[in-house]
Amino acid sequence: MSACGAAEGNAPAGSTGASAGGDDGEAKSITFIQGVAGDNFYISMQCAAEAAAEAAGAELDTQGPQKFDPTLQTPILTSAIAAGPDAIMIAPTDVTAMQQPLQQAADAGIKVVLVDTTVSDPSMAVSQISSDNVGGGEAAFDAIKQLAPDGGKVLVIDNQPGISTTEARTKGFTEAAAADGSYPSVGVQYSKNEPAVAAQLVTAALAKDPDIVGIFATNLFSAEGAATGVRQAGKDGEVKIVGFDAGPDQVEALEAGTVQALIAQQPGTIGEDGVEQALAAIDGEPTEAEIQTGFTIITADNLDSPESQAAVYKA
Ligand code: T6T
Repeated sequence: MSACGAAEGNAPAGSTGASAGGDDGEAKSITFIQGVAGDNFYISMQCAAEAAAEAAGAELDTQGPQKFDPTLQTPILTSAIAAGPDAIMIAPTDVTAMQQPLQQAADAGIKVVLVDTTVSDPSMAVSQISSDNVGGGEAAFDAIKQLAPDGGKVLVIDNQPGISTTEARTKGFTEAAAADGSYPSVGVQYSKNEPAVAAQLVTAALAKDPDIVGIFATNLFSAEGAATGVRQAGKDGEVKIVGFDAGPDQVEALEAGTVQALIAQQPGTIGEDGVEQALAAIDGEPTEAEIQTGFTIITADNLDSPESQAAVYKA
């Protein structure tokens, strides 16, 4: 069943979908492959993409690996290529490992749209749509600066190397911190998208450097774990956490005061734009090579504003 409550299509087992194309076999078909299943960011993207496809009379089905891992995403992509949709909209899980499988999709005549993440050479794609991730990392540093104005050590909890989005966020944050000079970095550590690993890394880092003043967690699961780690170290509120993404759990952490700022992306807009670009490519119309979407910075002070509420991801 779709996470979004949208109309169900003829989706294969293990996938969810929206279909509005009728049964004449002529509806345009798009397969959306998430970076990982069960992630509120990709669920929000899926729901908006399903609605956009349905409005356009196209079919969209969604699939995703159980972990953010190219060895799990590749077989999903390979079987999608075999099924032969008109377009594949995908968040590739690694800049290198997903290169060749994506090329195979394009070589098979399937229009490829990259959403959120990208690969080293995205020339096989008709369009790519993502947040301003470097800018988001810089905004995260500004938020830490406001929360800890006297300066001090900062830590980055990243997902894993090879992911275009989180690497760009880390770059934006690290370069802004280095340029400022008052926030020495104790380094970048990798959670492998596991909250438990992120929690452990944060607890160990705080034991080693008890004077850390701020932590930037580059995505939803890293932020979830960082909040747990700070809580376990008994430093709730004392060590400031700025996390990328705004799922319901992150908002709860913000309300509880464990996390001080969230950088919410616009996964719905990315999904809608992805469908629009895919449909244009299928119709042989021009596409936009790159589309950049914005973000909203949510804090406890502005959480109740309509803008912040609209930016919270779907459960
Ligand atoms: O932050 C998003 C996404 O932009 C990133 O590429 C991977 O992690 C998330 O899905 C959040 O978990």
